[in-house]
Amino acid sequence: MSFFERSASSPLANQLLEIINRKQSNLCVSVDFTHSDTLLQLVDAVGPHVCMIKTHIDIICDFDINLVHSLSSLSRKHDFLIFEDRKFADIGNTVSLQYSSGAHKIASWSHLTNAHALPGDGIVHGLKKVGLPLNRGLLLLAQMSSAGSLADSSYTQATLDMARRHSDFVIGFIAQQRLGTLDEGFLILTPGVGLDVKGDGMGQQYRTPDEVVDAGTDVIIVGRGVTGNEHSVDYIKSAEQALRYKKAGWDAIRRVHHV
Ligand code: 5FU
Repeated sequence: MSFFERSASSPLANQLLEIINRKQSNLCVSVDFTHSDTLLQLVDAVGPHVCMIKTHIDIICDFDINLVHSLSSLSRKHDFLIFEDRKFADIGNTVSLQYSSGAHKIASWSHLTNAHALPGDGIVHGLKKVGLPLNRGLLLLAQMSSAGSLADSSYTQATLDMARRHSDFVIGFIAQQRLGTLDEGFLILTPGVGLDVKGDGMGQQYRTPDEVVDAGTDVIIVGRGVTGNEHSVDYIKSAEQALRYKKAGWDAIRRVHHV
């Protein structure tokens, strides 16, 4: 089954595959900025080149709900999905409140979010109760890119099994390699992608787009390799880097999937 022909597990996952095909981009840019204005300007600069923007909304110093309204407008303008990298990790009742409420109201604007499998199936039940009626999707963290991660192969396998029990809401994984078969329809999103450096001195480990797509990745997640540092942000350079990673990711997809 080719990358273009496969059918994902839900309407949202299919929407993502359609965006990837339409824009010829499997690039998700992680914008780990702390101020609303730089975040929005960066997203506007790289938006034409990405299928997805990843946020950490809890690092924003001047958060205001208008920020997510602006982000949603940019997602429509540039045709990308929004992924809030919240990494939920609590019992079902608590995560359902964290997902729906608080200052950030993540479920109201983020197409995708993610969760650790560690607490057991209740975490998916809690998030699904809120997210499914809104046509949201969940990624389970099956592996991490950081050195010394405790997610060994049995943990990763148990995470895959959990996803299979909830394939109406879980659309894929944060992982470093393909999990399950292509026809199961789970999407693999991989952080820890960089072309120029191998690490960040704080445990992050980078592989190239070629390496991760060879391992079975669908979407490459790139942060600082595209955005640089917020304090010396250069929007033109970030747009150029986004194009560079978009091309590297897409060339790898075409090579591996023979398209
Ligand atoms: F689940 C994970 C993971 O295993 N590794 C990660 O790096 C998430 N991340 C996120 O991807 C991390 O929180 C950053 O937001 C982003 C990577 O940023 P970088 O600047 O490309 O290192």
